[in-house]
Amino acid sequence: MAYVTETEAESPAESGSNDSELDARFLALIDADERIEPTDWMPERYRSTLIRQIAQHAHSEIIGMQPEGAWLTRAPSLRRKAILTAKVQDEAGHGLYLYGAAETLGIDRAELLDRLHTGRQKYSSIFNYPTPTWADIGAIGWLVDGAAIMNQVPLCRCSYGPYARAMIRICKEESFHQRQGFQIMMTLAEGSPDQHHMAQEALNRWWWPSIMMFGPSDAASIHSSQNMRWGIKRFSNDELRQRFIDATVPQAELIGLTIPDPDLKWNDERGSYDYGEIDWEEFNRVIAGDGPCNAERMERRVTAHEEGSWVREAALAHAEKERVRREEVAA
Ligand code: FAQ
Repeated sequence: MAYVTETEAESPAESGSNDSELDARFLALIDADERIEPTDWMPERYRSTLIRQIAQHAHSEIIGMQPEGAWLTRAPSLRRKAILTAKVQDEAGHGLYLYGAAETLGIDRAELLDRLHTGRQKYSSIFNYPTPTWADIGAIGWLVDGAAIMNQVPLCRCSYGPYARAMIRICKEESFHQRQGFQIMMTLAEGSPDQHHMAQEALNRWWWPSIMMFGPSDAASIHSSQNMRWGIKRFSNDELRQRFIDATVPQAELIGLTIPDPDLKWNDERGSYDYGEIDWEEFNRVIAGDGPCNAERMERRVTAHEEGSWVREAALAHAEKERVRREEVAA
């Protein structure tokens, strides 16, 4: 696919326009709720913020395979093992769609992975927490996938076409993931006192990191206002966090678990739950690389990448052989 690079598209000689006209046309498409496609002109900051966000999202999907992958050999039944294997494979697929969507912005996947491996790009804070029990797998599906859906359903209407389209399939799969996680938690919560306790402990571990997943408070969010203007974000971090809390509290009540927040209280006037103070120091520490599992996650990722180099080399050699064969046939 040939990309129209920004320099080409911006060139007055080619477009017969100057930047402000191009910018006005771009904003008119956004205001009309049309999609921006890879060959459309776009401001460089729109392109770079999308590369940043989509790449961070893709990295999160593939690093997110690790905490659950750790339980593939220890799932409590064959059925649970088969379901978990399918879920972890789905996350790899999500990474694939998202790296593909990022590549339509004119950046190479190898470059994105290099940025991840050298710490120049982030992945979600949530995947730096450990999974010491089977109940943690339930908590990830219920809370982490639940939070991911809340954040990602609006991204299906994101202004950038390839990202929006990738999100449609991803959200359908996340919805299955969320239900399987809730079902694990429900089974444990209704089981023996020890199983119930295990589920409660996992909820205690994952609740606060899950609500941090939505990102910093609106007051501290540096990208929000521009990204909302550009139709990348449809709702702010705090709005989505509140929706997640309002949707999840009744689910915890239904299965007899307690959200670990003494300040959680229904507010009749707002029609929402009030909740306690988020530990932003912890959030900042985790995204700066100092969470409980950051080093372990990165080491595993870099090792997996290095160990997979023969697959990439074999795929390239095969593609080259095919190219030569096609040329011979055409000649
Ligand atoms: N972790 O100004 P904002 C999943 C960074 S996928 C780490 O508010 P923005 C599926 C942010 O990058 C989970 N960093 O930024 C699954 C920025 O830093 P930068 C991933 C974070 O972009 C389930 C700075 O803080 N989902 O779970 C985090 O407007 C189970 C300032 O923040 C997505 O990526 C964080 N939590 O809003 C897989 C969804 N939050 O880049 C396996 C798409 C913020 O300037 C198992 N992304 N930061 O250095 C988004 O919607 C947005 O990027 C936000 C952040 C909402 C995450």
